[in-house]
Amino acid sequence: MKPPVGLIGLGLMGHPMGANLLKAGHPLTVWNRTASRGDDLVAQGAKRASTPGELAAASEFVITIVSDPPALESVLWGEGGVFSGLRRGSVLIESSTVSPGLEKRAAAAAAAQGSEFLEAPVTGGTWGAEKGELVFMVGGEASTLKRAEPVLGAMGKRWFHLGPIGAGQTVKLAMNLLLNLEVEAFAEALALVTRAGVPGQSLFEVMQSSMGRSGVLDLKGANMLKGEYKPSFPLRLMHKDVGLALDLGNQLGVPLPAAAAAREVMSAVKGATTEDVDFSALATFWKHPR
Ligand code: NA7
Repeated sequence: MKPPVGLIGLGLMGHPMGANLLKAGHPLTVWNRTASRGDDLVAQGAKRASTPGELAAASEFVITIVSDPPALESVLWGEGGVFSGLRRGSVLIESSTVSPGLEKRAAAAAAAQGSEFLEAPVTGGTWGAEKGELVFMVGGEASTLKRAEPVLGAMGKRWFHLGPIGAGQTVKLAMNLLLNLEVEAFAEALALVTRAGVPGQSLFEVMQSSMGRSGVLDLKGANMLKGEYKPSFPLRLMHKDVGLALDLGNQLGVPLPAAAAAREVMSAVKGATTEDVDFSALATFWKHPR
């Protein structure tokens, strides 16, 4: 029998991860702040816990994937949080994108309860989560990773062991900074050519046929040309991630001028819309100059 897994956070990423854990045959307990988002998983055999602590008490592996640092602090340390129920000998796998410092605090709290901790933020988007093809950026002990591999394998195809706790989030934040800058740079170039009267499609085609080709633009380019911004990677989350990268740069004394400028562009777009849009909507900054 496969070990019981508890999953906290059934958002765009967590929900398909839960479906894949069930498909792989893990007994699954779920908890989500908005409980109804787990209804279909419960219909497929998952149990629903009334608190994160109750979930942790029922699980050998606990996975958290929630939006941001305050959400993670709340599910770990809040009333009825994970640490009120985490079992000695269990493994806590933390997959949200948060700061390296918060992961270190969570790892220390897990160790104090006799539990192992693995930092494992993900890349691959909702597509990768649905296909079970996520890539995990892992920080922590090699022995903990070995133990967690069958669980990670139910949700993803690859993992990189990047070093001690903190290394995973550091690479994840650097990755998102790069993805954001690629999309932001394309948006700027698009504004330039379209103002000059050249169709944006022409820039896209030449760009993607050149050595400057960008994988993220294969996904985002066509939508940006059409002006369609249905959230796949929401702007609010990329805004948070680039903010976390800037905080880390500040702590380490590393200037990140391009990231700082790109975050201001996102702040302007985020402030101008009440809709949940994809981060590629940063291109609208140039269509509505302020
Ligand atoms: P989503 O789709 O925005 O989902 C966010 C999840 O986090 C969702 O389950 C939320 O519950 C939960 N959440 C948000 N705030 C809280 C608080 N305060 N307390 C408890 N739970 C909370 O994000 P994604 O699934 O795309 O991404 C998840 C992480 O992976 C994120 O760090 C990304 O950057 C990478 P809700 O359903 O709203 O009640």
